[in-house]
Amino acid sequence: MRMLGLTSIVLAAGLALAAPGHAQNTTAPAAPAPTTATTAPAGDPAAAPAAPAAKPADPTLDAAGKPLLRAVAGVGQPTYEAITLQPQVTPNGREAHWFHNMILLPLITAISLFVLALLIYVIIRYRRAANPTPSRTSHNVAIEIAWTLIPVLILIAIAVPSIRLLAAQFKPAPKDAITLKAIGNQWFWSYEYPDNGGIQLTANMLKEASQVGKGERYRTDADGPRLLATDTRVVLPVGVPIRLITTATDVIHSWAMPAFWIKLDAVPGKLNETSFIIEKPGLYFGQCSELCGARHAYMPIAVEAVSPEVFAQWVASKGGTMPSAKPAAAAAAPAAANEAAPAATNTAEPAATNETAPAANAAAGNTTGN
Ligand SMILES: [Cu+2]
Repeated sequence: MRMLGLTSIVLAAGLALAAPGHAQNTTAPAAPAPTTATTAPAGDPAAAPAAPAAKPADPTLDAAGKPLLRAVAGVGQPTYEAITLQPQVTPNGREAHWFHNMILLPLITAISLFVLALLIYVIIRYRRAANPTPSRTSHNVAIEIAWTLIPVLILIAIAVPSIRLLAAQFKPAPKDAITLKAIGNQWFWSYEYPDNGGIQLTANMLKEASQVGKGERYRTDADGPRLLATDTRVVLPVGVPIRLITTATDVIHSWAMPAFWIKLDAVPGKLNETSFIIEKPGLYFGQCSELCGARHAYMPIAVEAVSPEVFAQWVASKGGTMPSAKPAAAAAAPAAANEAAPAATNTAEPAATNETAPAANAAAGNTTGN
């Protein structure tokens, strides 16, 4: 009895001492928001190694977690009742716009008017009343050569800039390009930045105020137009070559961004690639452009193009790295770099990804909560 009593007292004391510590361990990591990571490790040695130095704030968001860059009418989005292409902000887009405005449209208009004029002339001049005995001409060598040769010359004149543009659109990105991998899902886009420590994003369409529950985030005009605004924007640097890789998890989608002159199918089990350079900072909107199911119309794309410096800050805020910041790893295996790169990516990146993903999700949750 006496021994038992003593043991139970010791046990009780042990439990009493351990309980607050244990409680601290369980509540501490959950309570602080990821942005205030510095407060977490204060009295908790166990949490210290898990929480690295505080990540810099996301330069694209304000203190409340709302995007700083507002959508601007007429830039990177459709304009009501407009009939021409959106203003282009990539070299290929500018060339395509020029090709369309300066060559194709004038040519199509001239040919259509010429044919219409010929038809009207024939209808009036050779109607039965004006021309009772029709000509029996069956051959005219000069005219036959002309109507064969002139269309051929026109087609050649179109083919030269056309093939040049086609080739430019599939020119492989240079080595220093930033890679954006866009993955189509029914029905949202997810993104990876394999060159930047495997940052992962998920972008869903923002619903209208009338469609959301209390406290849920909804679209405002600052986010972008209806059906085009997303809860998470793709951030890309201006003036830097971007390598776009698309794929899909379920059915065929298409990553289309009119202001970039980009429309690239995202096919399950396949990687499609193209490259582009964004020339102007701004907010640009696109949509999935392959009929992919019931909610095909509700998987928009929003790209925020920022200066390379802001992009580097954004990458750091997501826990990623800039390719130039890790030359040691790349220099370690110079000979086998090309061979080893895919393997290294496969093994090393999920670890980094796992670490950043919950933080990003938590941040997104915060944004939604606010
Ligand atoms: Cu789709």
